[in-house]
Amino acid sequence: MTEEFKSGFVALIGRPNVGKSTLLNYLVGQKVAIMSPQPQTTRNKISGVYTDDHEQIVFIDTPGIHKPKNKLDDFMDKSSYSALDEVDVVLFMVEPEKAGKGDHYIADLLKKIKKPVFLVINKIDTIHPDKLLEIIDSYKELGDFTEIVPISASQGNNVDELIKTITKYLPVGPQFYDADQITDRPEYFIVAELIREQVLRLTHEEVPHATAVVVDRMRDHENGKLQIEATIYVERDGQKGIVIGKRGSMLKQIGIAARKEIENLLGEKVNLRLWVKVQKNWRSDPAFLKSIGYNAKELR
Ligand SMILES: Nc1nc2c(ncn2[C@@H]2O[C@H](COP(=O)(O)OP(=O)(O)OP(=O)(O)O)[C@@H](O)[C@H]2O)c(=O)[nH]1
Ligand SMILES: [Mg+2]
Repeated sequence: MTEEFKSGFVALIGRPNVGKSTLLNYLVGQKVAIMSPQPQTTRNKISGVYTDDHEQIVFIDTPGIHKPKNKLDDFMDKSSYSALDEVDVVLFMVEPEKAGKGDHYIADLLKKIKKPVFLVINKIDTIHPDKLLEIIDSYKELGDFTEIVPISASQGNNVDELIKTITKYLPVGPQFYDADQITDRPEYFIVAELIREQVLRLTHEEVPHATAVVVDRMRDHENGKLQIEATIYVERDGQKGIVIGKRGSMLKQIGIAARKEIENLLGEKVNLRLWVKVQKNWRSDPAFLKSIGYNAKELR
């Protein structure tokens, strides 16, 4: 008897910073979602496609669910909730510590979902193995999870086991994407995100959260290099000063680091030009949010 091909969709849900994007990137073997030690790094749903001989799993990375403070936060939470409707399995990712308030909130939300929900305890490389049982017990109070899988997304520990376990719950189905397609997001989206990732890495306090990046041009080649122009939006003049830095030093650093990442992604040489603009309180401005792709109405 030949084994039938399986396929399905899996959502990565959890508090900010638990390692959802790190797991997505590990699964597809390339950086399609940016990662950072700052909470609220991911702002949109991003799919990552895992394909092997037996199955195709489309993982959907989502923004960390948190208390909304502005319209951007609303959009981020709505994006995460909307992913729950689209999938066959939900991975509820948590830190390797006792359940916190944010976890309780998400667990209550997931109780309403009539689908397999796995508790995925990430970052187990940071704890002593003896601690694991205690942590698992603390989460058992939060609900009945279909499976409980401890992993390390950054080191890949037990990720194979996670995939095997997911497969048990997937229906027989077609291959939705070519085996070499790893995301549904267009290249210009990932390019903008790679620039934002460097802003997250190199600036602090309120600047990372107040930053948005838009790619304005990415098509023409000059001297064999792809020409990319992008705008970094911030909310206030002071933030603009920080992103530009003394005699442009910060913007230069952001540009050099982002260019390397972009060249890595695209596999070609790039000439990256960056602008910084102030868009007052853009995180509360529905028209601007829509114009840069944070549009709640477009969420499925
Ligand atoms: N030690 C350790 N660190 C990890 C692991 N997975 C992720 N991290 C770190 O945790 C931080 C957050 O990772 P992200 O993947 O950006 O987390 P996220 O859940 O996508 O965060 P948001 O997009 O803000 O919701 C980063 O500094 C990662 O390097 C892990 O398995 N072990
Ligand atoms: Mg993320």
